[in-house]
Amino acid sequence: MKEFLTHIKDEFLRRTAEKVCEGERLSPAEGLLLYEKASLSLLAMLSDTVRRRLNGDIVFFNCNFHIEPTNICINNCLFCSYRRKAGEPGSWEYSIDEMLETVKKFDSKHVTEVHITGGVHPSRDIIFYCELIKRIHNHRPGLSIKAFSAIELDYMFSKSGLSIEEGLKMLKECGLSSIPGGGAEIFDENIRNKICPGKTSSERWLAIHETAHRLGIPSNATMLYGHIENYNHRIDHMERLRNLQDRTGGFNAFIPLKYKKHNNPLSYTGEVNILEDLRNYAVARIFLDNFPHLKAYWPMLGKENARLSLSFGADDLDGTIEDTTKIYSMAGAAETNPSMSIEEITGLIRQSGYIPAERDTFYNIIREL
Ligand code: V47
Repeated sequence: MKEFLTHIKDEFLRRTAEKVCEGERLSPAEGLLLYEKASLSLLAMLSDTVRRRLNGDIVFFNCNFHIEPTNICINNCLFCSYRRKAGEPGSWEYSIDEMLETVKKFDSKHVTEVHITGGVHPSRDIIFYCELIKRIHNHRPGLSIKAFSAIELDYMFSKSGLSIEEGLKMLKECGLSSIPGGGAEIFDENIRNKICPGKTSSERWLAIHETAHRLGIPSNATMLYGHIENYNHRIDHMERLRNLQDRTGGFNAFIPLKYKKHNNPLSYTGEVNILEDLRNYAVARIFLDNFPHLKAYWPMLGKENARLSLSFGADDLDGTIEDTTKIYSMAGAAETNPSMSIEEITGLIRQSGYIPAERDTFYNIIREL
């Protein structure tokens, strides 16, 4: 590795690469330099160094399924292919009984987590969602409930006149165990205002996660990239997350989400290619030195590209999913019916030279396979 670094002509880039090898934190300017000037081969080496330092040879996955309670949403995000108005063709709003039926379909299956997220329904409040969580928890207490993006939480708390802390405490008492990373999009206020005007602010997104961490509820963070943002915006996004993580340590995983262009008003931007995806995984792995895990969300990337991402810092493939999510297939994602058996997911990890480990929501290893 040292030998390889001596061939880097740009002195600033060489020094930056040396810092990564020595385990030193990068400044935003150094992160930007990696995006702009580092070759993919250098990024592969540096990000793999960081991922091995944090996670050795392990690649995690979990056994999970999704529930998307509704696609009716008060927001009108330009990147969204999924949102419908109430009563519009293609809209859905599952009752609590219907969602419990979905949970029951997994009664005889090995799953450890249900991931619940969807649109911000105008008339559903915290009482509805507490009831949903409570009934799932009572039905299967061992199932971890990862539910509601900060955007859904913001609306249900405001609608019920609750502070963030009060609302989160209520949900936790009903059985909520963690919070997914959705709704972060891009924190830069100017870009955010263009791609999702009127949506929960970046400041409030961060405040909800910070409060959750303080209450012992871990969470994830996403970044929607590859539309009208530039590298500065991505670094700014990750820096805000890194600062919060320094204060709380409550984030488990960072999940870059590549913008998919089908059936939404932002499609004129096109989509970035796989090389850009790999560059982005690598810089994220290197820059977010205090995030324990980097998740390659395979339904979005496709199985082959998810496999490639493992050589660019990713150590988590999310889960078996069981064909229960529509948010990406409606936007033209690689996988139209996302589902992977345990054999398939572990085979994919092994063929890439890593050791597969089934994890729970909190990244405790359930079994190495
Ligand atoms: O916030 C919506 C994204 C997110 C598109 O925490 C799109 O484990 C690309 O947050 N192209 C919601 N992305 C999903 C999410 C998530 C996914 C997987 C795992 C976890 C986790 C969280 O989906 C939204 C938005 O950024 N999204 N539309 C689109 N056209």
